Amino acid sequence: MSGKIVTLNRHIIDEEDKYPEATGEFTNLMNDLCFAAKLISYHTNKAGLLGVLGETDKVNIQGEQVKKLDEFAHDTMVKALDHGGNLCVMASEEEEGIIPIPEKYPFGKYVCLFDPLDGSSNIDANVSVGTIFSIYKRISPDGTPGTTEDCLQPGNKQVCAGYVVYGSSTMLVYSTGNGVHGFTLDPSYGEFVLSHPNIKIPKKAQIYSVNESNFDYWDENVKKYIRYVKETDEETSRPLNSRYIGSLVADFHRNLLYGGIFLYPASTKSPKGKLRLIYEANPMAFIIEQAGGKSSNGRMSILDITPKELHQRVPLYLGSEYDINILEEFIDGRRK
Ligand code: AFP
Repeated sequence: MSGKIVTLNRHIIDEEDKYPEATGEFTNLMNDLCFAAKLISYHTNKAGLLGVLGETDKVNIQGEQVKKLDEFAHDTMVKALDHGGNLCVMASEEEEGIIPIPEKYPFGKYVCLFDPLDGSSNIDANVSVGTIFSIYKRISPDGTPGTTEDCLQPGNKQVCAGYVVYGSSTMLVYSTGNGVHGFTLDPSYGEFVLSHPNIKIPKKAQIYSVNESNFDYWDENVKKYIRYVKETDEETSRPLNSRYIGSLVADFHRNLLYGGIFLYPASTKSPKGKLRLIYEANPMAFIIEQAGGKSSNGRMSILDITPKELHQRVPLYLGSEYDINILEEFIDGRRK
């Protein structure tokens, strides 16, 4: 056997070693996150057998039916992260307000925002789902409970972002601002092992991913872009291939590896877009930019938007640099 075997734990420690002022708190937080990911992975794989498929009778604050696995994933994230002394506050797609750290536990210096199980409407059909997370340093005073303001920092202040995709294998992809690294879970010994070091998205997309059933509800300039990607032009390798799963993590992961553009535009049905800024768009934007791609709301980088509320929605475009540039030209009217 040649080369090194690098576990996620070893990778995180090596990353933290680059910062002499680091206290180990971040490594502990990532270990807790990694444990939560393994538990959620185990349960999503066993879902049919454990009788946890199907819906509960609850509706979450987005007005969507809450799945049993959504609840399980949310509870797992909270229970794995709330007592380690690394966090001062959390926020989740599944909870309307911020999630405080119980007073009996110490308050740490980090903030964690997450979508515990994205794409969950696909679960019953055995389609890939994922967990998305975003980590910030607190801005409120140390040693006190974290605040809503801690959760509403712009994406460019993230110290780490990542996702776990529960697919044909379980993969955790993360970045602390030093490139993007992917780890595959070996289920036999329960370790995430580095399988995709330093991921770079191809400069040019070969795939576009969008829910085209919304076409009639989009702005004319977005429609023009979609018509453009479907035209035949050998020089620019068009038409692009259409691939849409309807599970952001899975669509994003495929496009990151193969080169692609993911679009969820605003529409007359969802004038502010559908996807959520702080726990869906921002972490994915951080990763795509670290991988050499671009993020956009059509006019600016997602990472430069200052969130105003926890469950804020945003038009979302993520992908290869060349293609996001062209999309922005269509949106602002430079291309007709
Ligand atoms: P669910 O978690 O309710 O399945 O929503 C998934 C999601 O937020 C994201 O993962 C998808 O990209 C997007 O919604 C799909 O939305 P459409 O069904 O409107 O295309």
